[in-house]
Amino acid sequence: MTSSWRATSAPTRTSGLAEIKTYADGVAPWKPYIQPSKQIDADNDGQPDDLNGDGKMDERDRVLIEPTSLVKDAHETGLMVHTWTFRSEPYRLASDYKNDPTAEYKIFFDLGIDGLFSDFADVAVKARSASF
Ligand SMILES: [Ca+2]
Ligand SMILES: [Ca+2]
Repeated sequence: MTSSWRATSAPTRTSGLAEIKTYADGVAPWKPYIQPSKQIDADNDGQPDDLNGDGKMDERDRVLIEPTSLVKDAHETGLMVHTWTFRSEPYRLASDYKNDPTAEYKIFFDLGIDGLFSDFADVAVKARSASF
């Protein structure tokens, strides 16, 4: 998977996945290629806003945007999707998750992923049990 996924047109993506399907059973894109987030500049000063006002910029200062079609496209091609890496530290969670790592897992389970890599397996299993 390349960093140009979001900028690539759907037909190109689909043919790329079809090519991958000739030699693989699945793809393992980084999380943002499935559920992107972005910084915002609501005060229009040309700098991303420090949403939580802690003086630092991290994932807590990002907001989720529309998911990509990667999971759907991969499934239509017959490929499984595993994504990575889930972590529980608050500074690694977008503002939408409100410091709750299970909220992130739920978003990805709802998007239809087939598996994931987590550095906090206990949280992952708990989130999976709550989602299915
Ligand atoms: Ca700003
Ligand atoms: Ca901040």
